[in-house]
Amino acid sequence: MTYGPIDYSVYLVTDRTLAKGRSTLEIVQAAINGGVSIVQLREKTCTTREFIEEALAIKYFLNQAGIPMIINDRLDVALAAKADGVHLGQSDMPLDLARDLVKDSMIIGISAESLTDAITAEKGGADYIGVSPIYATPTKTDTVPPLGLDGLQQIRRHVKIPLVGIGGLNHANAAEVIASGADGVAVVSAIVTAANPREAARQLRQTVKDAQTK
Ligand code: TZP
Ligand code: MG
Repeated sequence: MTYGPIDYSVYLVTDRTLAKGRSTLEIVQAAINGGVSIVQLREKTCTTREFIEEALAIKYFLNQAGIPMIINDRLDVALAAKADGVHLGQSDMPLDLARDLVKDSMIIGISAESLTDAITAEKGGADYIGVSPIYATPTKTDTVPPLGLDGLQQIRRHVKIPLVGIGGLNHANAAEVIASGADGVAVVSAIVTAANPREAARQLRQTVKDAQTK
């Protein structure tokens, strides 16, 4: 990878359907101001063209703030918008094919739902792993049973690349996720549904920072 070290500590994953009428751009701007360190655009309901347009608009603000933009699922959208990276699940484009297409020009994150997934992703050259899900969450219900802190700790013992926990995380449980070996916490609803997304991001950032210095 040609990127410098990436700060995975507070990883916002967007969802326009949970934003209570606010645009994804608004949520991202507030989250940037609150201190998120990386943003993944996750759009399941819009057209490809809308997704690209949104990514281009949001990228402008993320670039200015020095925050990487990752695109969920869609390498075509990531390439078109010149995103910093793509995040692939176990049913998305295989890591080896994606890596062959982008070489070292893009961050590739992989969702791991088991220790085997995580080891395979590391061996295959993933830049980071999303450990999914840590806890059950209404935001995404087609998941494997929650891995919990035990599952996260087990993965941490076996892989060296950065780990980001996802699923049911918020400022109340972020510290235990960091203490279990995660480099960051990825959240959707904790920021996207918050009455004040900026404040939610700030609180999360503070909690993670405190946990990282323990
Ligand atoms: N992948 C695993 S759980 C999840 C995704 C995208 C959703 C997490 O949402 P929330 O609201 O932070 O629990
Ligand atoms: Mg996916």
